[in-house]
Amino acid sequence: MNTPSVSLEMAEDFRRDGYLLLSNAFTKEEVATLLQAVEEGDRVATTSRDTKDAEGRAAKIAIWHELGSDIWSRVSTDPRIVNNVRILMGEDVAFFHGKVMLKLAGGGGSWEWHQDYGYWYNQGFLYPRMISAFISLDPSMEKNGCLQVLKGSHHLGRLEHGRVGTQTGADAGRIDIIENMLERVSVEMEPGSVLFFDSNLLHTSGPNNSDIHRRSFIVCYNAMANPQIGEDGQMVVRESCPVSDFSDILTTV
Ligand SMILES: O=C(O)CCC(=O)C(=O)O
Repeated sequence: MNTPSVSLEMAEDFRRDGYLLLSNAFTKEEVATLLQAVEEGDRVATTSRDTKDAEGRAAKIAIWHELGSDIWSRVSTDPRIVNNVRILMGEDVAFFHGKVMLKLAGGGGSWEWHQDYGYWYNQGFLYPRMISAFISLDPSMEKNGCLQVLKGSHHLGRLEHGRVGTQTGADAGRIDIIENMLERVSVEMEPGSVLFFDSNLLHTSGPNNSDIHRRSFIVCYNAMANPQIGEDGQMVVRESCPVSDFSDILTTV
């Protein structure tokens, strides 16, 4: 199995910049199998919904909060993802959620500037010790709405967030100022590459007006030592994310 791992130097880059790109983590065959699961599998079909950006365009998302035995759970527990997440965070993590983002060709909607912790704070997480791993399933380019980040913006801490369309967006006045101070990076990615990013990193993505889909699978993790207080006021109990070998997946799907 191809198991590219994060070096100490890469972990330092991640701490400085708030994100890290790991190229070619998954093979062409693995990506093709994941795309088949997007198009034909139950998980995406049964959980997908539209979110509307500020212009009312739909960005589709299929999201779930539990691991199972399907292909998505296998990727979420794959060492190329979860063990690299442990290296980057310097601590043990639990699975939080997985989501397939379907920014479809010919008009898939934008994602407004936000920090993931802008959403997750309101779900009761006490610390921003959380991370996302964005696995590109199609070529992700400026023309089909790749992710854009403000380098180093995770050092700002959590900003105020409010409603933008049906999404949650960061304080627009503050973004105008910050955008002029920090480098904006368009993260173009080959299928099978993974972008790890900090939960306080400001990110956005434009619409997809091209004829190439921009689909991705994003897995999010929470530090085991980061309490989440549920709506009932009790601490949510989570287990350390298991690790499983994804290498036989091509023969089991
Ligand atoms: O898929 C995208 O373009 C945006 C994803 C995103 O903003 C997120 O997962 O928080």
